[in-house]
Amino acid sequence: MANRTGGQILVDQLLIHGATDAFCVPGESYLAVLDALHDASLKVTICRAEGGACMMAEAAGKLTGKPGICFVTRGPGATNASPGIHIADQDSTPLILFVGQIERGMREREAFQELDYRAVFGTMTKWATEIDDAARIPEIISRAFHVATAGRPGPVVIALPEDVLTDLADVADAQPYQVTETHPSLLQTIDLQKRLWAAKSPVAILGGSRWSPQAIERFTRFAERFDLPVAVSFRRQMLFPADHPNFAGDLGIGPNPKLLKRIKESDLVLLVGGRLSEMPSQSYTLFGIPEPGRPLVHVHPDAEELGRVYRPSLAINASPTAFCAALETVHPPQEIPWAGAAAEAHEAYLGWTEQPAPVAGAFHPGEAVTWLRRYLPDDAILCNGAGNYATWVHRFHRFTKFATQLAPTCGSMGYGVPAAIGAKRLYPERTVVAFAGDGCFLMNGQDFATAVQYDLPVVVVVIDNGMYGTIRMHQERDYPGRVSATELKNPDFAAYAKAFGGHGERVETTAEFGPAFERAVASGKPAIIHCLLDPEAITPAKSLSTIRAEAFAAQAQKGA
Ligand SMILES: Cc1ncc(C[n+]2csc(CCOP(=O)(O)OP(=O)(O)O)c2C)c(N)n1
Ligand SMILES: [Mg+2]
Repeated sequence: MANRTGGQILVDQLLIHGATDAFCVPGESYLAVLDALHDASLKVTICRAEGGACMMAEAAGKLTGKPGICFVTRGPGATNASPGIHIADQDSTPLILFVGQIERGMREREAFQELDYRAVFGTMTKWATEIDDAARIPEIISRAFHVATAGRPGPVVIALPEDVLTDLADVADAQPYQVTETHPSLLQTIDLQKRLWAAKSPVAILGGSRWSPQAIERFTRFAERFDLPVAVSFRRQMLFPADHPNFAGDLGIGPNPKLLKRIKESDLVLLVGGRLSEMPSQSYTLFGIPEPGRPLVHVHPDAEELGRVYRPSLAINASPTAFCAALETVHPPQEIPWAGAAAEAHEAYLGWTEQPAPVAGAFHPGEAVTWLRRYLPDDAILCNGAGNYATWVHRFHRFTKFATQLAPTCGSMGYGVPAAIGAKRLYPERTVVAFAGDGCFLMNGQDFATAVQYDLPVVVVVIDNGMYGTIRMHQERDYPGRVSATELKNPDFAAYAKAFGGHGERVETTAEFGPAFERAVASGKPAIIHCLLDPEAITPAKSLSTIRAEAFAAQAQKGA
């Protein structure tokens, strides 16, 4: 192979491993990569801030199961990108972040924007490294793809010293990476069948990554054969069709009490792919630790997650895709003792999600979501960041297909807008909607310019209650009446959209929402729908004043 620059070798490896997209903010620290990209077939998305760029790459990883690719400059570029790394880490998403680095000969002098990336990213990546030799680029990039996708997927950070990228090397390309599969053994599938045959009230919970449409289809058939109620973990609604008669709902924030009861009373919990971390486990109250309090069959692609928090009765180290393939061999007993349980669980789910209760104010976010439920195509992608506004989406929308949900299980604000842009760049033919609070939106709202730049007609629904509502809610619960550092004075978000070259709408009543959404889609432009929400409408169940009144009453009772 003829001499190539480090930058060229790197870009060639990305293409060999099947990368199609890269998200970046440029920097002088990796000019040789930018130069190699000039003639490469990789689709590059230039972003306005590294936080958004890295989240776009993470969103691509979530949708495709292949590592999202992001390039940022050293120092400030890298630290700006860190929320995306944290999301990929907690959400088990494959991601590779390339960071420019100072020349090798300047190390340890605290040169301009110098950072030790192994130290900075060491605790929130699966691997953080630096390339020392252009001839080793194929080896390191190949390893990065394997590490990011193996076991529990996650982020890899690779620092690129400037002079390694301009060095010439005569080195052979690597071959495309292989995804490492871990399958359940025959004995384990027999053991699982035995346990199911002995159970009286089993329930399944699906979570984590490494799923596929085929795996979901297979799990659905298994659930049908066994009449099994199927729940999904926090923000993992896309793992089981909500309109399926076995769907029991999600273990999110403020879940259906009937679902919690069913899980607590179950005599066999089949947890596939998830970790049952703080949110889905309801702050670690749903199961005992380490003894879960009921038999737990835990299936996870990373051996080290099994027994990490909960001691399983049966631990199966397998990816959800491999496990679901093996489920084809697991057969139900002739008579199912819990027959009818799935229908009952689904009925309870429908009762909990069919119709939102009235809230204060003229605009009802729950009604907006139920309108969208009917309007949006099945494969529309719904994105959000963190904030109470997201509760309405997750409770009232019906996710029915894989790769339709981009929601950070780690609760990072500012994710919805970049995730939507990343998704639309990958799938221009699909409808993509981002939900954002007034707080959430302005954390990465400037990347709306990226949607305009690439002609990506995403629809952003900004739900404006004039506050960091979630924190205000917690304040009213714990320190009633003492509002501190949670109020916001907002811009006109519809005018913001127009100033960027997009389409803007202002919505003050529920009735205005549907027509505004239709106009936004018809505009063919990236759009923002600015919805004004009464601050009282803080949750689907309780108003802000009710939460405060309850907290005052509890204080009075304590004092009495
Ligand atoms: C990056 C980041 N910063 C801070 C927080 C803490 N936090 C969680 S929700 C929230 C408020 C969100 O406000 P907004 O987007 O307006 O949504 P609302 O709760 O009002 O619906 C904050 C500050 C977070 N989760 N992520
Ligand atoms: Mg808000």
